[in-house]
Amino acid sequence: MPPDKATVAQVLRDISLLLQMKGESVFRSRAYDTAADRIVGLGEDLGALVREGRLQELPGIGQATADKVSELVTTGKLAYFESLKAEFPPGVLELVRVPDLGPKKALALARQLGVDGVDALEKACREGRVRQLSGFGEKSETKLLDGIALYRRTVNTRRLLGEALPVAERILESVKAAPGVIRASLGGSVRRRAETIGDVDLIASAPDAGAVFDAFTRSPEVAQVIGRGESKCSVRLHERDLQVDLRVLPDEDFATALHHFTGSKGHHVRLRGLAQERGLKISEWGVHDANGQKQSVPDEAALYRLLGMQYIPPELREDTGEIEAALAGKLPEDLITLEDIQGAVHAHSTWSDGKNSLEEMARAAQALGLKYLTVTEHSQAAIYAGGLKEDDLRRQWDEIDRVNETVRGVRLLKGIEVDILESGALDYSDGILERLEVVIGSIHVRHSMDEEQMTRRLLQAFDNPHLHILGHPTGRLLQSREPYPVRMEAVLDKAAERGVVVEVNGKPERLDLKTEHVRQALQRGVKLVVSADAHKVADLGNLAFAVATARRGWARKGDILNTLPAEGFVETLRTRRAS
Ligand code: DGT
Ligand code: CA
Ligand code: CA
Ligand code: ZN
Repeated sequence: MPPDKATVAQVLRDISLLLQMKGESVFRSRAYDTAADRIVGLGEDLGALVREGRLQELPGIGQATADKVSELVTTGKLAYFESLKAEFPPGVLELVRVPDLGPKKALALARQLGVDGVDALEKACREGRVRQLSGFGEKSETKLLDGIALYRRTVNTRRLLGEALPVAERILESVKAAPGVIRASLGGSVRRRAETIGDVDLIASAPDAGAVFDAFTRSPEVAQVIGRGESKCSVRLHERDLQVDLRVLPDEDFATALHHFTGSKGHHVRLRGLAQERGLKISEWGVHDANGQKQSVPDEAALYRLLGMQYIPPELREDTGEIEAALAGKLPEDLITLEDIQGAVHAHSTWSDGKNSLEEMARAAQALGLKYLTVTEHSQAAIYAGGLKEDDLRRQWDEIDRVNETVRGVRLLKGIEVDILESGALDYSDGILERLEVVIGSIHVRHSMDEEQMTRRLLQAFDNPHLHILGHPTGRLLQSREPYPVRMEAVLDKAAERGVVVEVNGKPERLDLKTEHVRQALQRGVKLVVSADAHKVADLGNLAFAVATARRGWARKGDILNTLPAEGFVETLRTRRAS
């Protein structure tokens, strides 16, 4: 998709900032700001203006700027901007987003302290390193910290799915209870189960939107009403500063509105094109034929039927091939669901760095209707996480046996999350590993190896027949740590060849494998587990996020090993070892 107006305007504003850092004349930098304003305020389609070469007709946009905008819109990139950025330290454009931090000061901080972003700047302030620079003092540190707090609230407002979804579901329940509400659903990215959520979208049908908004805005959860119109009301919640957009329509418009506000935009653009070929027009207002006659669309399935295609579940609506597959009738109909999951994989207890005892974990799993839980504490190298020595593990087995006696209907499986050491060797002897029912191998330290070394480390680990499952395969932490570099194709190729199972870790900051990697794994026939990576009872809920990620990667029930009963699960892992 070509960049939208807001993105183009942002690039122009960034160019202005970089020119100011460079010490260029204010006239040059201001010209870019003016152009950005023009583009944001444009009534017309930017793409059309570019195609027709009419950009420079706009007041305030000269030939040079017009050329840059054209390049950006047509290619999605701007060489001038990239080379300008390369003249400055990384992260400097993030620093200037902090309120009250101008381009010159941001540059000084980046150059002299090496801070490469807001996190690093916060650390420098707290350690009193900013005051050591000329032009800054103790007061500047306090002011910067205030600015950073504000920045976090206003600029970087995306939340992890795991943070936003429970809140969204709670608010949805209260909307369902509002006067006159007939149907209500989550929409937007939270319904598609995206990794991070900008704002929560809710769609409801009721005869009187005003009455629903009255009830909605009076909720004690609401901190501030941002806006309220005929059919839309936006609020900010106390919890996590989340914005919620609620739309309320007559019930006959519910399905098409729900579909529209579920997105994604990319998916919609494609559908609209398809509709046009069939003489239909899809919009926020419903589906109309060539005569402007509104079509009856009782639910989303009916909408996809009108277009001659299979129903596409929300998690798949990202324009990554789902439309072609649905037209050909080749979309999987048995995508994995949470109900298919029989056992929770990857759980820690107080034996290592978990918060709950084995018995508490077992009872919690039982309460969720799970049939088994793999107990996989950390191994000895993970000292920081209370890793177990081989002797500790033997003592733990006695407790597992005891819990399995007392807690009925759920079985704790004996396992380990063993560290994959720098050499690719596992952190326990074969003698103890072969006595375990479930061996997850994970990388926890030395993330800084280069791509070749890291790839070799993982491939080496796969040669150990005792390894069953590769845990959180890229080590990423959303919004705080990049994945380590690794050639994922090579890793998945070898996992397929050696029958190594790969984890889809459901911890909200991990979601690792991520969606794209799930699809790559499945294309190779690699089997997966969805895991909770539970460190406390409540974390068993992470299974839902792992399932969502697997669905977004088109995983079916048969692809996921922990849809099997305990015996089948353990038996399948045992076969890997034997072959
Ligand atoms: P987010 O909130 O950034 O995590 O992502 P979304 O997908 O929830 O985006 P949001 O809240 O801006 O809008 C919700 C849905 O509404 C979006 O997925 C598609 C639809 N929508 C919103 N604005 C537009 C638009 O300008 N064009 C089209 N085609 N659809 C839109
Ligand atoms: Ca949204
Ligand atoms: Ca929204
Ligand atoms: Zn781990």
